Amino acid sequence: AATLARSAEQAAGELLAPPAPVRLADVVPAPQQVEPDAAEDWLLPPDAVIVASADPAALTVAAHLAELLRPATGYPLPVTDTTRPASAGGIALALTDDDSLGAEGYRLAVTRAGVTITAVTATGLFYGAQTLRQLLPPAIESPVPITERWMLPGGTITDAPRFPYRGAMLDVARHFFAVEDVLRVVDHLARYKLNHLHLHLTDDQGWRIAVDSWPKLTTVGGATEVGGGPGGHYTKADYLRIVSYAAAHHVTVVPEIDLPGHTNSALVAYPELAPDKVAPPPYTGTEVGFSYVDPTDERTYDFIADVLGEVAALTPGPWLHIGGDEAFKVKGEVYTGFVERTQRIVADTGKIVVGWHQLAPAAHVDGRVLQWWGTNGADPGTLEAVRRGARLILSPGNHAYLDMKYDPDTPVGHDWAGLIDVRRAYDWDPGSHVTGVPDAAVLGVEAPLWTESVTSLAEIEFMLLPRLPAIAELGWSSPATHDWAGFRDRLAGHGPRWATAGITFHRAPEVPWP
Ligand code: TNX
Repeated sequence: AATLARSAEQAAGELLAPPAPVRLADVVPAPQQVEPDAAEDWLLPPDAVIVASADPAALTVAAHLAELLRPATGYPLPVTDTTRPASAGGIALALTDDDSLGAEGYRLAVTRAGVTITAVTATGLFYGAQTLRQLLPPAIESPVPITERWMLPGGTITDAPRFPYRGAMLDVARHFFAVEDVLRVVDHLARYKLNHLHLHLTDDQGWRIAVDSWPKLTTVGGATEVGGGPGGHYTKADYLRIVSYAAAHHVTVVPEIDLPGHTNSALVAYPELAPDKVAPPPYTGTEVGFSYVDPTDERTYDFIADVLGEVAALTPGPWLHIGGDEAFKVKGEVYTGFVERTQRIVADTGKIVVGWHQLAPAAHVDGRVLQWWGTNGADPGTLEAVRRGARLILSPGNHAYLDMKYDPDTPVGHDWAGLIDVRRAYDWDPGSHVTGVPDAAVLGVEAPLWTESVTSLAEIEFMLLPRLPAIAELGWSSPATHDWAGFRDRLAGHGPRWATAGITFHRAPEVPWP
């Protein structure tokens, strides 16, 4: 009789239960295919188990998911592999050889029996886990246990990215940021399925990465920043910590050594690299285009080979970014000759050249990628470089630059490329943005944050959120899902998540925050 009474109570409870608070389609970036089924809503039970394929990378994702869900739920969420029988219902992370999902895709199915995430790679499972996190109520972001019905909306999501390169850039040269701050930025990338972190490691105001063969780059060149603060630099151990934390979040670090311009900090440390062999004064202002390493001195190329060699050796990802922007004093053939030689040095390290689109006139090298930061959507030189085989990362200054102000009252940031509110960050198409460049030549998108006026993690987050999710959606979601009104409404649900997690963001007036 007791059993009967309990099941009647249970049935009544199910009839009265409110629907899951988040809808299956309320995901950023928008998934490829969403098939809701309210009859399959599932309540995460306190004794849920996370089961993963018996594969180290899949188990690592399972452990990551458990760490995301434990603080707010207070549930133990033990992780086990499929070789051990799981008694309780729960969350399954299953590797499959169903190629139709692609290298980064996943399928997430919520039924009354639990959740199953299926993918070809651990990266796909990781993205499925990020989606799962967004389908739980916003209180899931709480760092301390909360009493909540941890209800998931029933149905199936099948998802895969549009572009393979989806990134953000952090300028750690104008202002230096501690390793912990960079790790928080990696967290924000991972949430929105961004898979590249470009670190702008060197500029006029500071050199931020240790190079054993040229030690004064950091001891002298790293001791300054915009506004006269103390600067700082990453030891090799610091950099490796960033790289491995990023890898654990399925993010590839792209290191940038900006050449031949933006090099005042290197010239202060090593005057032999300067065109007149005289050390310039340290620079803590915000002008650009005045400094350059001597392109006519062999010693400069020794320096470049040493620096790029050491940075490449520390970097597991395939890319090495050599800047190339705003070298106003190195012109014409001298500039292209310098770039071509530097590109060969990169190739010798085994890495692939990435550079700002000013590299375009230099000869093509295998795999070369140009990062477009123009504001007018057209450039014959870039188009010609694409014809010769270059691919593009799209970072149009007037849509993707996270250092532009949202509106005239934004307390930090610039406006040289215009004001960028959330709609402007969202309303463009990377596949057709640069006149004449076909979708197939676009590797992806990246949102750069320059930090002349950004001095703290809170200010970084304020400039990132909510624009970073807009750029993430352009990189991930199919153009068929592109819709400002829909994006705005989905994005609105993330405000309470950030607030609960203690993340700073801009309460953009065009987003209907709850
Ligand atoms: C231009 S964009 C730069 C940076 C500045 C930025 C400020 C680019 C490749 N170079 O040196 O920090 O503008 O918005």
